Amino acid sequence: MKYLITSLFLFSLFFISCDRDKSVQGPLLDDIYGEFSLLEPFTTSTNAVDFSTGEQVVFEATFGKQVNWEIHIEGQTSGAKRIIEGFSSTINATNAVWNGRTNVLPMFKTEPCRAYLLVPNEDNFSSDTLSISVLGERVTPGFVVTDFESGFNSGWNTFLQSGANMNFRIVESPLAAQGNFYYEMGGEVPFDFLIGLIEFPASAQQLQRYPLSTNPNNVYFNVFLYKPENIRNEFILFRFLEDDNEDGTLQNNEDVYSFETRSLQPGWQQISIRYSDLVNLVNGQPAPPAGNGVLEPHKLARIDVLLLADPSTGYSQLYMDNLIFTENQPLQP
Ligand SMILES: [Ca+2]
Ligand SMILES: [Ca+2]
Ligand SMILES: [Ca+2]
Repeated sequence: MKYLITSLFLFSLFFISCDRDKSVQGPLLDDIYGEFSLLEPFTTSTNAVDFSTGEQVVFEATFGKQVNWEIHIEGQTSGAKRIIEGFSSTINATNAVWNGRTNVLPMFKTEPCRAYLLVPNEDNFSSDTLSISVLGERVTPGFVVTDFESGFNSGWNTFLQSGANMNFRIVESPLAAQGNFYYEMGGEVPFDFLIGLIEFPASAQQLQRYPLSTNPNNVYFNVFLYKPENIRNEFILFRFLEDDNEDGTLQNNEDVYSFETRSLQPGWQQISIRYSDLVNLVNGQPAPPAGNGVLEPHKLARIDVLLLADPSTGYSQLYMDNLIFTENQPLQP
């Protein structure tokens, strides 16, 4: 009898604690392990959206239980991709809003897109495909150095070695990471690391210096780079030249900060670097700056982009697009 009472006591304790767990820890087991069903179909709030005016797309669907879901959006012209993910039984404005952002470059263009809903854990359930026309591209906040959409600015300077197959030019293509144009750099120079360079002085935009924050911790430089599949030897050097004494001229005893990047992935990728992470480089090695040694984004007067490769490795090539400064965080394309 004593044994029975103890068992009953433990038994009820067990249920009390289960009850408590249920209410504290959220979903009912049925809500997760029950039969999968789509109670309300996958829909979009609009079939045409102008992101340039701040419009958004809201997706909706309702399931019979909570599931991991993915909404895939693809640009039909650009190949841009956006994936919105969640775990819930309802898809709505609280968890499925698309404001034109991209996960996989290029950025979305003015183009037709398709969107579908995927539930990977339910036999890869896939919804019907919805059509959405993008009527205007999302505007990203920041100061644009160039996106190459307005042709070659006569204020820019280029220097090309006398190598073979030298190509430094603006290219029009729907595959541009942003808009319809990007900049191609390519060539083969058997006698030097430098293949060619392009300079973007602030004066090309009728400015003495780029209008950036004084705090180098808050300023990010962003650029999209594309490496063709067959290229292995590229490296690219970005130089940031400060007019330390603000006399409107760049002297040899003023700061030049740099970063270089190698081993890019094939295809488009975004490179973002915080201004305070730039260093002075001499032959690729950090060295004391030539100027006042203070990182001063608001004194930045010119940006140089140099394509380099080991001269013994032959032809090299890279594309770039959308050189843009952002504040407080890297560019959100
Ligand atoms: Ca562009
Ligand atoms: Ca100066
Ligand atoms: Ca400085």
